[in-house]
Amino acid sequence: MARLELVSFVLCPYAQRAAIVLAEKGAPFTRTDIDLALKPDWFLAISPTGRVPLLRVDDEVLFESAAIAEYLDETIAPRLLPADALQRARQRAFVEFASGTLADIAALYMAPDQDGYAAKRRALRTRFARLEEELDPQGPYFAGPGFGLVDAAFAPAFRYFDVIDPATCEDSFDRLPRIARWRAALGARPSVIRAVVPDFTARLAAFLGSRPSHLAALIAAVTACAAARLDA
Ligand SMILES: N[C@@H](CCC(=O)N[C@@H](CS)C(=O)NCC(=O)O)C(=O)O
Repeated sequence: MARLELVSFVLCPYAQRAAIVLAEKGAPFTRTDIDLALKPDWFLAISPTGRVPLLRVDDEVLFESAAIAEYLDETIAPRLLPADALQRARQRAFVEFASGTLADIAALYMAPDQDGYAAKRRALRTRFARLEEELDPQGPYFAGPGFGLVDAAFAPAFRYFDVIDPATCEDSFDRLPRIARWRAALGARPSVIRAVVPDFTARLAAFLGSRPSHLAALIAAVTACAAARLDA
């Protein structure tokens, strides 16, 4: 079997996709986390886009999370994409939809003021409402009982709401019961749990709280409120 090394950044949702697929396959791999603010020369030398994840396969380098996931799916059992060509194409399209969702989430957490934040929140809600209709009604995963590449692509996106919803006192999945069930199933999946460091949520909160953004102000207010309660 080829030697596999995942080059990633500790908070990167795209790198998590690759880690999840590797875990679903039970494939041994090493993981090298880099600092994106201080990219090492060896990384810049092998990364065509300067982005993570990369997957080193012996002496070859793969980039782009969707390509990495499909390579792993084609070379290591069990298959996560369906055998039927039409369903396979549909799932590839929803992996792309998951990337669009991550872009919407980034726009939300970067929004500088309340109006911008509200607009991004509405855009995300529209996306989630559409996704709700596309989910298998029985669940718990995107296409039914079996875990697939769309699940690996969305699981990292849902993690943001472990920080965002408590800070905003909102439930992003209110009246979206299929997504709520899907998110819970993904959150309990060992491959998803193991794709991040144990203190991931605290690190993500620190990252989101350090942006010059409306969300950061909300996180600061919640943190101050919790600290005041502890002092009382
Ligand atoms: N389309 C890429 C997106 C990867 C991506 O955006 N990675 C981010 C980290 S999550 C990155 O490396 N950004 C480079 C930078 O911040 O300079 C994929 O699916 O792999």
